[in-house]
Amino acid sequence: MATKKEEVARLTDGFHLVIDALKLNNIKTIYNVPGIPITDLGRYMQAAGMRVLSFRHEQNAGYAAAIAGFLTKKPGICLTVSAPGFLNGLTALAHATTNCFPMILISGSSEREIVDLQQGDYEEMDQLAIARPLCKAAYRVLNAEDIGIGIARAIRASVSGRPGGVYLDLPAKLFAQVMDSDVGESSLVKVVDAAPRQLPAPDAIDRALDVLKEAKRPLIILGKGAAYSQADDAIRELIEKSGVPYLAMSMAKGLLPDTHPQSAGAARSLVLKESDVVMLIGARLNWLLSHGKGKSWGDKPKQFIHIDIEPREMDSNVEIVAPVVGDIGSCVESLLGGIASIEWTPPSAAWTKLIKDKVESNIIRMASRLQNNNIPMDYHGALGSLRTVIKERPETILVNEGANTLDFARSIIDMYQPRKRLDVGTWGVMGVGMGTAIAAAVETGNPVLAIEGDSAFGFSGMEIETICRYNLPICVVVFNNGGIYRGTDVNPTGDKDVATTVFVKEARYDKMMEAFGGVGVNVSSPDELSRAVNAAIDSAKPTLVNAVIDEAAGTESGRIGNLNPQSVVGKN
Ligand code: OXT
Ligand code: ADP
Ligand code: MG
Repeated sequence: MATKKEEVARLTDGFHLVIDALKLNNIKTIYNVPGIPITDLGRYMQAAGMRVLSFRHEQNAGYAAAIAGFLTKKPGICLTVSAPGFLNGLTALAHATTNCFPMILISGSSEREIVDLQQGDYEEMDQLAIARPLCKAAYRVLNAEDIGIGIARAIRASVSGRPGGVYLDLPAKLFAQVMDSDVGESSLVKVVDAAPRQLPAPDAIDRALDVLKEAKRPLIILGKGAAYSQADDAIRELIEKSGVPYLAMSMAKGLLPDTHPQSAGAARSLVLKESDVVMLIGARLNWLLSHGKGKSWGDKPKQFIHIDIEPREMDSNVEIVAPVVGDIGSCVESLLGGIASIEWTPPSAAWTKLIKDKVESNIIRMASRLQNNNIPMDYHGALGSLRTVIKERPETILVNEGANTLDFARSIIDMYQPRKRLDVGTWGVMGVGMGTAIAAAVETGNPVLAIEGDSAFGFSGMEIETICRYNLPICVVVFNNGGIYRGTDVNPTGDKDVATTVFVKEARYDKMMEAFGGVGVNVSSPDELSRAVNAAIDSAKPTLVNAVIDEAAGTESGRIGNLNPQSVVGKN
C-alpha cells in the first residue's frame, strides 16, 4: 500500500497546473501584486523557476505586462488579487486592448456561489462580467482539469489576429482542487502556432500595387503594428525598393533609422497634406491621423491602401480603395514579390525633393534651438542633450510620457533601432512610464531611459522602489517644470489653493530615488543632464535625474491643445 507521502507525491493541484500550463507555453515572467487568493501562486511560481516581479500597484504591473507583449509577441502576464486589485489591473488591460498589445490579466476571484447570490463574500465582484467589454476575450476556469484549456485559449486569443488583452478569472477554490498528477499533466495544452500567419489574397496585392504605382505623390505610414510584427527587414526592403517616402508613427520610429533619406518625419504636415496615395502599414486612421480626413494633392480625394490583420479596420473612417488583410510580414513579402514582377517606377524627383527640402529646413530650424545651454532649461536645450545620448547609444530603450515632454521628445529625439521608443500609445495615457520601463529592462536587458513629465511620473512614481529592488538598469529623467503642462498658472480667486495644474515648487524627485538606495541627481543645465544620464547608463544603476525645466516653457496640452473644448461664456 502506498504511504500518505507517496500518495501526495502523485497529486497535483490548481496552483501547480496553472504554473505547468504557463511554463509549457514558454511563459516564464509574471508581473504581479500579491495578496489573497494568489500569494501562494506567486510563491510556487518563483519556486518553479519563473521570474515573478512584484509591483507596488497593479496598474503598473499591468502596463508592464502590456508592453512585454508588444516587445516579445507573447502575452505579457499580469497577476492580481480579486476586486480592488483586479480593478487596478483593468485600466492596463483596456490599454493593451486599445493598443493591440497581447496581454493576459489573471485575477483571483471569490466564490461564484456567493458572488452570484450577492451575499457579500470577501472582495466580492462579478469580475468576468466587468472585464468582458474591456478586452478581446474573457474566460473563467471552474475546474482544475480545465486549467490547461483555459490558459491555452487565453494565449491564443491574445496573440492571434489583432493582438489584445484577455482576462482570465481564477476563483480561489480552483487553486486547492487536487487531482492525480498524470491526469493533470495530460490535461495541459501546448498551443501550436498561436498566431498563425494570415496570407493576403493575391488580388488584394495586385490591387494595392495598381493604386500605388499610379500615385504621383505616394506615402507609406508605418504604425506600431508594423513595429510589433517584427518584419523589420522586409519593411525596410519594401521602403527602399519602392523608393516611397515614409512617415513613422511614434512607436514605429526607429523601424528604419529616423535619419534615413526616405524618412518624411521632419515634414509630417507637408506629406500628410500633399500626398495623393497613402499606404498604411499597421497604423489606424484614428485621431492621431485626423481620421484620414483632410486635404489631398490634386483633384481626387486621397486614396488609401491599408495593410492590417483586422478586416473590420477597413473603411473605419474613410473609404479604403485597396484593403490588404493579413499579417504584415506576409503582406509586405507579397508586395515585394509583386514589385519585383512588374516594371516599378520610383516616385518622381519633384515629390521627393519637395519633401527633402522641407525636412532639411525643419531640421536646420530645430538644430539652432537644440544648442542652447539655458538655465533653467527649456525643452529644446534639455532634449537636445538627450538626443545625443540616444544617438550614441541607439540600443537604449526610450520610454516617454507627459504632454510637452512627450511631444517635444518625439520630434527631437531620433530613433535608430526598431521597438526602442515606447510611449503613451493610442489613448495618450499618463502613468505607463515606470511599468513600461521595468518591463523593457526585464524583457530585453537593454538600458532604459525614461523621459517623464513631472505630472506623468507621479502616476507611477512609487515603482522606483521596484526598480531599486530588482536593481534594473533604468535611468528616469523627470522634467520638472512644477506642473501639469506648465508651472505658471495662478488661482484666479487669489485663494490659498494653488491653480489646478500647479505642483509644489522646487520639488526634488531625485531624493525619492535616494530613499530606496538608488542614485539621485539634481541638474539645471543640458551639460549636467547629459553627464548624469551617461553616467547612469554606464553604471547600469537605478538613477533618477531631477531636471529643472523653466516653468514657463511649453504649452497647455503640448501639441494637442486644439482638442481642449472652449467655454462659450468665457473665463471667470
Ligand atoms: O510637419 P510640421 O512642420 O508640423 O512639423 C512637425 C514635424 O514635421 C517636425 N519634426 C521635426 N523637425 C525637425 N527635426 C526632426 N527630427 C523632426 N521630427 C519631426 O516637428 C513637428 C511636430 O512633429 P510631430 O510631433 O510628429 O507632429 P504633430 O503634428 O505633433 O503630430 C500630431 C500627433 C497627434 C500625431 C502628435 O501630436 C501625437 O502623437 N500626440 C500624442 C499626444 C498625446 O498622446 N499626449 C498625451 C496626452 S495629453 C493630456 O491628456 C495629459 N494629461 C491628462 C491625463 C492623461 N493623459 N492620462 C491620464 C490617466 N490622466 C490624465 C495629463 C495629466 S498630459 C498630462 C500631464 C502633462 O504634464 P507633465 O508634467 O507630465 O508634462 P509637461 O507638459 O512636460 O509638463
Ligand atoms: P499607431 O498608433 O502607431 O498608428 P495603431 O495602434 O493605430 O498604430 O495601429 C496598429 C494596427 O496594427 C492595428 O490596427 C492592428 O490590428 C495592426 N496589427 C498589429 N499587429 C499586426 C500584424 N502582425 N499584422 C498586421 N496588422 C497588425
Ligand atoms: Mg510638467
